[in-house]
Amino acid sequence: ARETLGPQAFVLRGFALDVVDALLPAIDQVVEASPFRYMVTRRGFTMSVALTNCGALGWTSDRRGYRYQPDDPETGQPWPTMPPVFLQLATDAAKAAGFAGFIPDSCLINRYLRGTQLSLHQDKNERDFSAPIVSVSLGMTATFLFGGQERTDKTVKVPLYHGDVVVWGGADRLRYHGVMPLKDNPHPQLGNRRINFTFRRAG
Ligand code: MD5
Ligand code: FE
Repeated sequence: ARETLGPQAFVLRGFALDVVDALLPAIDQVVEASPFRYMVTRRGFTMSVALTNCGALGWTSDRRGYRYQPDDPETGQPWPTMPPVFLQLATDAAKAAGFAGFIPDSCLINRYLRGTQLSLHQDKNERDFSAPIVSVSLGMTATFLFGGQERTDKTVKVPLYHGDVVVWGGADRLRYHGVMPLKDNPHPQLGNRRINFTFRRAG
């Protein structure tokens, strides 16, 4: 079941469900080496999303701004390598949405708890906007806000459930988006959290 959000944006409902049992231990392994942490924005606000990364490049933020870097600033070590099950899921999902040949070099793992939100923004720290972004949702349901090319364009609300995968590329790559404050509605397998991971070609 492929739902259309835009000319080149698709929701693949339940696409990750049959690999969840392999994804969870892989996430634990990443988090053991590079734990979830709360980063500070350039303006000095602490984000309500906790995050970590795996792959060659990881997204970071501090008072100097947003960027991708090869090392975890907390550990001083390279980010953990991308687990094969992650990479396979990302390339399969991209292909199903019409982006064959997508090879991500970065996976940002976001953790949402009750009340966590992500305000409207564009993803534009990547070097090349021709590659899509693949986003996997696990755990508690989130309400995703999908806007347009301008911050003031109207947004539509899209529920994202456990196992859903969304792929954005091409004309839809730079659309504004965000996540509404998460409601506390525990998930049978993941409990009071939502884990989202996004695969990108950053470098
Ligand atoms: C999330 N994360 O649910 C979302 C999913 C982020 C972020 O937004 O930056 O970590 S990724 C959503 C996304 C990516 C690229 C383009 C668009 C949405 N879009 O055009 O709507 O934690
Ligand atoms: Fe984003």
